[in-house]
Amino acid sequence: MEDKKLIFSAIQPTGTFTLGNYIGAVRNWIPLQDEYNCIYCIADMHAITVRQEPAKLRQNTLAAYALLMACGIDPKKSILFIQSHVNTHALLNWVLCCNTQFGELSRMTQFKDKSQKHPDDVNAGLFTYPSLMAADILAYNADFVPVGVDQKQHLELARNIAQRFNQRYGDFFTLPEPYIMEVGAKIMSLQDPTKKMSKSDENPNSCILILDDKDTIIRKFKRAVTDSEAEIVYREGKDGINNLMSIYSAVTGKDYPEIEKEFAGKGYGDFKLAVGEAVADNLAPIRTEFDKLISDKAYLKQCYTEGAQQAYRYSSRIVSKVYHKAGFVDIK
Ligand code: ATP
Ligand code: LTN
Repeated sequence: MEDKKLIFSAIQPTGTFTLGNYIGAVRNWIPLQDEYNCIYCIADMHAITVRQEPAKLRQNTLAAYALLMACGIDPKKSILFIQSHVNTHALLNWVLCCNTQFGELSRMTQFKDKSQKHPDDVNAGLFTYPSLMAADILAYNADFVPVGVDQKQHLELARNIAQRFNQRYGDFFTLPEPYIMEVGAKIMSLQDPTKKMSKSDENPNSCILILDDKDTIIRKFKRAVTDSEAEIVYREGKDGINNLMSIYSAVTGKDYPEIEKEFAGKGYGDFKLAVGEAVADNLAPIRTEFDKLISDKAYLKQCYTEGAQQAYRYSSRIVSKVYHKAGFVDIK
């Protein structure tokens, strides 16, 4: 790889990506490919911290891979692979787990949210999720990790784990920095704008999926929850409108004062339609490209196989050194 800083990020194949995943994460990964060495992964091992139907998970994982390519991740520029294909992540995870405190994991808001959402399955994987995420990042000694704001806490924990390892065993890991875009950092649910838009939400009207067609997108925006006023301005207390404005701003590049001017004197109906159309136009080319890729399974397989080989080559060198530092007997 060229002598550039290294970016690592991942996304779970827990369903079709939402507009939140796209604006908050994936879209920002594309331009980074020209400036950095980029490694992107489909986190299928993280996905099983919540019950998944195996056949569906396989299908979602392949779709997620094709979708990242359709969004513009180029496997010739970046390493793009599936997490479970590269066993170094699980190997490193164990050592990191032994350097992660129970108290730290208990403070993670995602753990608290998800264990509340699935009270019948608060499994150990869900609890140690952040240490596997730290392993994903540290197995490559990544410099920057582009994620949405909801993942910032996990990233801070990854830095703490790295720091603790470095103190115990001697400086080794790079401390990864979050790379968070300001615009659209958190897209909220269309049905409850105080909650983040999430692909595992049971209410299909709460989120726009990247592969939704134009009519569906417009219908979902029409049903978006707003407030009882009629003014399109960005203001505290107007969560629904604020969310629509941030989405519109993210897809058109217009700032809030411009949007307020554009819709002065207009009603919520007009605004929702405009947001729906702008989003649909933005997503249409991705859908076309996705349809092409998902029907060419042989090409996809070639890409993810090569991606896994490259990722393994890179991370196995790092993980072997970690095993040595931890005091395990060298095998060769
Ligand atoms: P799940 O519902 O299964 O928890 P998710 O939709 O929250 O999934 P993840 O796979 O956890 O998505 O996240 C993938 C990336 O998308 C992360 O970088 C995350 O920060 C970002 N992201 C997720 N939801 C949003 C959102 N609503 N707004 C902005 N970014 C988001
Ligand atoms: N937990 C992340 C997905 C993820 C990730 C990572 C992100 C798994 N491993 C490593 C960045 C770096 C999420 O976005 N929900």
